[in-house]
Amino acid sequence: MAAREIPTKPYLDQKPGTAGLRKKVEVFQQPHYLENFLQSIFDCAPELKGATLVIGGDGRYHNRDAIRTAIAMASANGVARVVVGQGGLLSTPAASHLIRKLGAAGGFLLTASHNPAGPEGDFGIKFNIAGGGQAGEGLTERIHAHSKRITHYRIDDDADVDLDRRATVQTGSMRIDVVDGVDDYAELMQSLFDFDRMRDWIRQGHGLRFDAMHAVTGPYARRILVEQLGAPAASVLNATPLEDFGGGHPDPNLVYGKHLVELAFGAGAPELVAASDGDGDRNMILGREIFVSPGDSLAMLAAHLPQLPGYRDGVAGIARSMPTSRAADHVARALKVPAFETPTGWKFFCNLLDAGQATICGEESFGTSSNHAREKDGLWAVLAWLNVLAVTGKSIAETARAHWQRYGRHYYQRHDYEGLPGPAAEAVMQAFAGELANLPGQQVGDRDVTLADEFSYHDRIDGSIASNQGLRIVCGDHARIIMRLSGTGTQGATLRLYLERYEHDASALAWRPADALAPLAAAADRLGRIGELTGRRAPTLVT
Ligand code: VG1
Ligand code: CO
Repeated sequence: MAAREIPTKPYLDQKPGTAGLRKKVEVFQQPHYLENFLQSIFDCAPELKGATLVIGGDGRYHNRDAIRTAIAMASANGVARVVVGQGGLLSTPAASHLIRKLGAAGGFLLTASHNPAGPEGDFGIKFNIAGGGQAGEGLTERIHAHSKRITHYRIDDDADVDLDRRATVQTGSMRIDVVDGVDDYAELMQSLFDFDRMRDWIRQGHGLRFDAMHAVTGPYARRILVEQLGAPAASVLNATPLEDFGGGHPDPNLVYGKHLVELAFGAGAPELVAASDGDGDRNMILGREIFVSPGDSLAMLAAHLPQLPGYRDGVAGIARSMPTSRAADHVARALKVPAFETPTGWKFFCNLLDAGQATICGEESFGTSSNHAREKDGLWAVLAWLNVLAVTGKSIAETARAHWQRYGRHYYQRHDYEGLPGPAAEAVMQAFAGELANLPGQQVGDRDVTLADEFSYHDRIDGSIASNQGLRIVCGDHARIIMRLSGTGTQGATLRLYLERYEHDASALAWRPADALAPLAAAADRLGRIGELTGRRAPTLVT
């Protein structure tokens, strides 16, 4: 048809990070920038030819333009069918599910997650493969290498569609389905959870509040929580997706979700207060006067999972990223199932999920999900908690206290030093790394260091090895200090410091995390010379 070959010159900065390629919008708006990257994907993933491709994004600025380009390029590259969410919207977990359900060869997920949106904000793209998970390290590296020598891309300007109207249209040899992005996802949730009991729990007057932060989860939450579970409409806050996310920062944590913390700790607080991020894969869980840390949430959900309909067969294994607190490992031990430790980034869970070795996975960065998808899933975690509350009749605080009494408590914090000059961040990593060899046998924060190394991961399923995955100091079961550089930022470098301390004595279960972790924070600062090398007296973000 009208497919054209356009000559282009490579950009040399198209290296994806922890979760896809993320850059400032203005970078993506450079001539041929997006086209180059997409063509690199088409060239490195020939299985897309003649197959189905899912496309959708978190609704941020530039989403629609990018989707139209992607559709026009899909047609020119021989894709047989494109399935795109109405309005260009698909949450990350919904897109993952759609790829799986349709047997698609892959998907383009247009998102920079929780990073601010708008003309001055960020944009991003992830390529997910058949099965619904993010492209692995090998393919990602091939795409990046290809982008550095690309000379042409293919585009078919006739392949266009009205994104706002659900319909099937044929353009040339490609079929385009514009579908409701919520339908399939909502159906999946109904197959996993006990909607009747959840409805009863809400009808009994238990309150809940979910903040969609003007990002992609609004329509999902409205459909499931309000229309299907009968929660009052006011239960879903900021439910309309906006191109600039309302000027906000849809990163559900103690800082950007401070208003939710105040709600949960205030008078007349709802039973469950929750939020998700820009693309719907993160979650924050609060109960009356309690914040559930992501590591605890993973552990507590894992412990209750067999009580939920979709998981009656039990838990095959529990996986967490290395910096995530080891609370879930204790549950795995009690359930007599394996506990897996992977590098940061959801893609590392996918082989375990595909192999049926893990049922639930989690990251400290407010990510939790199960084998129902190959991405983390914010709303899934909220519904899982809702189902647990409805089944047990306990409050979140009671659930947490009972959990800590049985398993002990992992105090946990992440300290982020954002927007550092690259060399300063590298210097801290080097200083910290330089100390590691001497540490075993010495004490850190009153505890004996049992291991100090750089984490690398051997994937037993595909045999791959991922090295350089963070520096860690381990004091047996008692404590850990971990340091790594972020792979999702778009400005300068972000140093992440993760602190974990485990206590199981009944008298040590109700401390303030900041107090419990202060000695470890001081030790980390001393070992990495953070203050001295960055000039920062404190982290920019503590979650
Ligand atoms: C961060 C988190 C990581 C998460 C990733 C993508 O990566 O630490 O746990 O998987 O973001 O999440 P990094 O490299 O910046 O630490 V999302 O919701 O931003 O797609
Ligand atoms: Co996200």
